[in-house]
Amino acid sequence: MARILITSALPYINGIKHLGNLVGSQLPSDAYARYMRLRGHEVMYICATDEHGTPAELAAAKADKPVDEFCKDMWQVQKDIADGFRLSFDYFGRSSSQRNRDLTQHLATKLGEAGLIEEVSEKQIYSITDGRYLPDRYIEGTCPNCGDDKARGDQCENCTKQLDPTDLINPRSAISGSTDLEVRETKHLYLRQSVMREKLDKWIDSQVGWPILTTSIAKKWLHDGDGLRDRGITRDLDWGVPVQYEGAPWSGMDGKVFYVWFDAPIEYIAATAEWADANGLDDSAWESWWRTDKGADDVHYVQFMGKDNVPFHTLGFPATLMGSGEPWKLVDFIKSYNWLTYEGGKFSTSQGRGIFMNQALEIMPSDYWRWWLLSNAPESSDSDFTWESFQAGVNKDLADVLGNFVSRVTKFCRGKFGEAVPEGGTYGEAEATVTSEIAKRLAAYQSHMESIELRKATADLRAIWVAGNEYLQAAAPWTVYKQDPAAAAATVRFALNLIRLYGVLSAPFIPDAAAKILDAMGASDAAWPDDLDAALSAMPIGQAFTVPEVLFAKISDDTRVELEERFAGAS
Ligand code: B3M
Ligand code: ZN
Repeated sequence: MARILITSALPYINGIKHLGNLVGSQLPSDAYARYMRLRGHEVMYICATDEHGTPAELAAAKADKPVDEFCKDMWQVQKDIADGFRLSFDYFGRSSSQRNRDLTQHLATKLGEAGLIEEVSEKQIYSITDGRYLPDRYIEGTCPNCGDDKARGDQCENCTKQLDPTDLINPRSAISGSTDLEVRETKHLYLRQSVMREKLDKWIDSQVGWPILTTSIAKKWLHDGDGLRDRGITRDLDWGVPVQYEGAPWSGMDGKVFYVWFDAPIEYIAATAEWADANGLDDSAWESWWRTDKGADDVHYVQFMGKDNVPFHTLGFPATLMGSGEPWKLVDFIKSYNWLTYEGGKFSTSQGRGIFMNQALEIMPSDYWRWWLLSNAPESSDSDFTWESFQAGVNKDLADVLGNFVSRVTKFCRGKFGEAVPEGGTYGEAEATVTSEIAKRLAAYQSHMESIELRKATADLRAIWVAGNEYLQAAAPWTVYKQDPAAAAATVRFALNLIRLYGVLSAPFIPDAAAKILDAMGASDAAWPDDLDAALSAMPIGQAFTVPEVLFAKISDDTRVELEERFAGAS
């Protein structure tokens, strides 16, 4: 039994996430966590909301709420949606927690003591009307390069030129539109990542079997152009972890907070501490996952994220942990995802294009989404959501293959033999053949789960369902029954055991349907089939079962068309 620590990238608090966000971190990490638990490992699965930064402040202002209240409410919204998708976090924390504040300040202190933090004086734009400094991307103006009048202080989207806010002609605040701006001199803390470059480089080189997507992004940032630059880790904002605290190794930093990307990954640790607090455990409980001097040396730590988050996890966060000089557990495997597109284009929050997590749950049960998203996960390249593909995935894989198998077998048995595993007949060639086919597919399924190639694992699982269907089709108990009821009984007995097996194997991907199946089969445990033959005789003669209600309802063409139109967005 291993100890496996799993974290999902933290959804940002400013709004409800779309399906692309879900499939890039929370959903695959959940399937992996569920699988590892089923295999008997000790799992700690952590997520949280990422609550600090300007976008949170702006979203709160738009919602006309104080930012702390906005975050509290939005945390609950996100938590309810996560529950709706059956995300099985051991804890869903908040990066604005006291734990994270303490830990962030503690690590900053350690970095300061190690000489890894530098005070840098900067010129920054202050908006007198808004009463605040403006981050680069909240300054708009005319592009000096192409003349577009909606260029942002960091970049012109029209001609893609990288800009400094002071390059803009007629700059204005993107928040209020005010042009009453001035340049002020202000002091910030920089994390001296550049001096850690070699160490990080070696650390990344020493990782075996990381996805190319992960290492290529990390390497690019380490070696390209200005490479690993020192990064400002403080901002002039009210909402965040204060930089000036008791015992801070610097002064004159009042009114500043840490940059959201500095404290967000620290929340992985802090959320585990929140978990311990919530369960009345002492510090040793969470430290055994995170401190190699306190038991975490035997932990296997896996992170899940979209590819845009890779630099912060391969460089920024490890720099923080290594630089602290303390024995923190570093990640062992980073699983990163490409993009999910929507009907050939981007998901767009502002244009209402694509499907958001709350809407998805209003339309269809979570298993449908889980199945489609994971069986089409953007694992080796981007993938595209279309309603047609979604309809096909649900109707074919779930309804025709799995659902139909369960319903045919249980209804036939009820009709001919009653609601208990029937006796009579013996197993022969056909049962042996399908068992060995399933054994082969099961080995592939397990190995793809181990290597976190979930899309391939879903194909293996589907093949296991298909094998049962083919067996049933060939054995045709409904025909055989007329001449040889005992032989038909043996087929049904075997098929009922297959159903139970499917309940176990499907649980990481479609937990609700899996639970219904196991419940209908009267399964008292859902132990993993380490011994396949034993698992296929787990339901003995006479064991009662019930016919489950319809597991998956098909999506009609009319419904599909209606949904296509509804989510096309206002364009
Ligand atoms: N909040 C993801 C995002 O909103 C970001 C992840 C943080 S993980 C520590 O892009
Ligand atoms: Zn331009």
